[in-house]
Amino acid sequence: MSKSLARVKAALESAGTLVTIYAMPAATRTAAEAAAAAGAQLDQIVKSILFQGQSGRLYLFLTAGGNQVDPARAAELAAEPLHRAGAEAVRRVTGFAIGGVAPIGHLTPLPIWLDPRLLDSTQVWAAAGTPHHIFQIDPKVLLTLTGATPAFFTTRN
Ligand code: 5CA
Repeated sequence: MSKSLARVKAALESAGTLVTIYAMPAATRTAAEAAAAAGAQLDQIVKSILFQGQSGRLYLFLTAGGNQVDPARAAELAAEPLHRAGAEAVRRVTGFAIGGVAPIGHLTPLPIWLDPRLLDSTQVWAAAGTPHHIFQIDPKVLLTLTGATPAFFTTRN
């Protein structure tokens, strides 16, 4: 088992959450691929989008698959100007490669916000640390697990 997958499994278990991680035969690198693989709606996919501030800090925006992060709204929440985090910064802080970034199990804790659109579904799917592992979870449980703050930061609310 990859270290990334093991970290997500451990994070779910240490929270006492009984969640199955599915190894998918097809790639789940993007929200569209994950939705197809899971047989779910696009908005049931949790995108883990990282932005980096001028300070160098990283911020995580858990975004419904059909939504896009509005950088201006995101910057207001982070209280500093932001740009998309590069692959290297993402890996250093989260321990995951882009395409498999999980909403939990990061190497370094970071501020997290959650798109309320995810709360419209009873179940959502998120990456489990690799581009072909995903897990299904009640978004309210995900909110608790991540310690995320619900906030409007997308271009389509
Ligand atoms: N496993 C899927 C579904 S859970 C997943 O990780 N989706 S995602 O949306 O959270 O991650 C893919 C995102 O990474 C895309 O939004 C894509 O725009 C972004 N991305 C791809 N390459 C880069 C890059 N070089 N730097 C920053 N972001 C990138």
